[in-house]
Amino acid sequence: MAVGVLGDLQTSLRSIAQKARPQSSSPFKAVRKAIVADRAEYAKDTGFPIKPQRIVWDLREVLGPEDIAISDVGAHKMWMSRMYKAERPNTCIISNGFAAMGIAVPGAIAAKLAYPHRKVVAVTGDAGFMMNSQEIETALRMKTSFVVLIWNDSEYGLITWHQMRHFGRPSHIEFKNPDFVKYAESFGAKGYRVQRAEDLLPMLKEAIAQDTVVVIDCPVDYRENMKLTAKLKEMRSPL
Ligand SMILES: Cc1ncc(C[n+]2csc(CCOP(=O)(O)OP(=O)(O)O)c2C)c(N)n1
Repeated sequence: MAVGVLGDLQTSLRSIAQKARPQSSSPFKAVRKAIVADRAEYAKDTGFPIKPQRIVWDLREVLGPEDIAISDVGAHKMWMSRMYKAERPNTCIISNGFAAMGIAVPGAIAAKLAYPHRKVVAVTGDAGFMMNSQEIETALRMKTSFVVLIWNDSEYGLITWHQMRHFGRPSHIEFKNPDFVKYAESFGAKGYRVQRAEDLLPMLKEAIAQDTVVVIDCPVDYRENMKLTAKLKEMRSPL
């Protein structure tokens, strides 16, 4: 049954919350269970390039409950929104709706200006990063320190994912990146490159402790994308 509610948003939501009772059975329970299992299964995966699940896990490990992750737009956003366990409201900011790529670096500057005492990580694809990476200059000039975690696949990962789902093959999605470490250093920021799965956690820990902008070039294994599509199809069919 669908019911319309007309009223002040805050008052209406409060009243609904007071009346609402948890459902004993929900189709989302199975989805949640699968997400939790998936996250745990890959937490210590040593495959390289790194699986998206492990990147999200390691990021969650280093950030405190009040710290802020800003996601750009792309396949990485799908993994962040699916698996990043936000502990407090507004600690995982995701560009949805218009879904404009390039939000992560300027978003991190804004988050750091608003909350100077919290750690901030800009989570971004390589293409989205290259759309607004010049703002590293702004970040350093404004003395905002944060980490930029680039999920590097030298592709428009999400577009590849869509093309594979619809047409079974990708087209015109590859590109070449600059050397992100040298690129970061050319601004006066720091640059790290992940070369083994085990590197990421200590590298993230070191990076968020720095009082500057640190760019981490992290190769990602997006073969997991289509595996997730297949898994979701399997889960949907019995409903
Ligand atoms: C400004 C803008 N241009 C194009 C798009 C369409 N678009 C959505 S995701 C994507 C590819 C993102 O690639 P990348 O930043 O490398 O992230 P990945 O998907 O590889 O994680 C594109 C082109 C968009 N959302 N915003």
